[in-house]
Amino acid sequence: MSTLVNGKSVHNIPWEDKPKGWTGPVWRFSKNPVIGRRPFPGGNRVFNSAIIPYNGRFVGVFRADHENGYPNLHLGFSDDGIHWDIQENNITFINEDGTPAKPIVYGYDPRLVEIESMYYILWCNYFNGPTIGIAKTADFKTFIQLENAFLPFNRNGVLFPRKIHGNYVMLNRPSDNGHTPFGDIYLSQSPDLTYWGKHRLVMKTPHYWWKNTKLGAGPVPIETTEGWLLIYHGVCTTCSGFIYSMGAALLDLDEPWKVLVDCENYILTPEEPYETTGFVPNVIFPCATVQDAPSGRIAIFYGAADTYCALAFTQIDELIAYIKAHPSKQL
Ligand code: BMA
Repeated sequence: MSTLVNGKSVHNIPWEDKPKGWTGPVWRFSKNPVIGRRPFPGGNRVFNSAIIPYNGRFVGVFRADHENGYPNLHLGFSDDGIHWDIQENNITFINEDGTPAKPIVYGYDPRLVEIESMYYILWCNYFNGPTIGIAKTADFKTFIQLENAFLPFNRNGVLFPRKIHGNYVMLNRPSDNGHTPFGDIYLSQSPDLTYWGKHRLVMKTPHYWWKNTKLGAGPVPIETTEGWLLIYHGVCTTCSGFIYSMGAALLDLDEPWKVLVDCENYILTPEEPYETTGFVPNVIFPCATVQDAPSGRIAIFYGAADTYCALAFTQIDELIAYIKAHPSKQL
């Protein structure tokens, strides 16, 4: 039996049982999308966003694309993880010395993680092109921006929820300045969240057609007795563009750059109208999960078609059994 390690109880986790007749290990919320178009004035499209449980409620850092075309980061709160109150003004940061930080030019695809009672936001930050921005907050009122983690270009920075061998550990994906037509997942380590090194290659694009263009880490990896559960996006190229599906793998607990098993099947692929139709059709982009340790329930929060936020569900035992039953094979 697979168990969540260090998992907390989240009694109000969003949840729906698997619908009758659905055979996959991950199923959608029947009331998707949970965030529709224009959820607040000026926030034209809200998608690819991160949520975590916080003080008995949920807090989220949302990617909102504004009417000037640039995305920025907005804070939101919710009692149930489904109905969200998102702030109209984007998050502003201070520097570590307390002075106001330069406003960010753009910020997108945030991830949110708690490590040792501090909350960290990672996002794609403009630095003469995209790289990984990092900020910390203890209370979701004051946000301290740290140094960018890497040189451009990099995306999909995802911190593990605890230090490993004394270091912060971040998955990331070196890229280019455009709609990157390549991408493997790497891992970088840091003693202080400023200096990054000990880089390791984690996952290369495999031959499987649904993910042979690029891969990117999704939600914060989930620690289980079977390894770190990594949910990621896998991308293929068709004659009409990229298609983003959701995949899953298990990484070694001690040396998380080692893939124990990568599932050969996607666990969710664009099918519903809110995934196949929108600003960018056929995109499923998971950025966060919420898990309840006693029940093994996992809620997956994902962006749909670069337009909406949606929820899907799985059960830890079922998903890990599925991954193990469908391992990627070498050609
Ligand atoms: C990636 C990022 C994501 C987006 C995806 C599909 O390069 O920009 O934010 O969801 O493309 O458009």
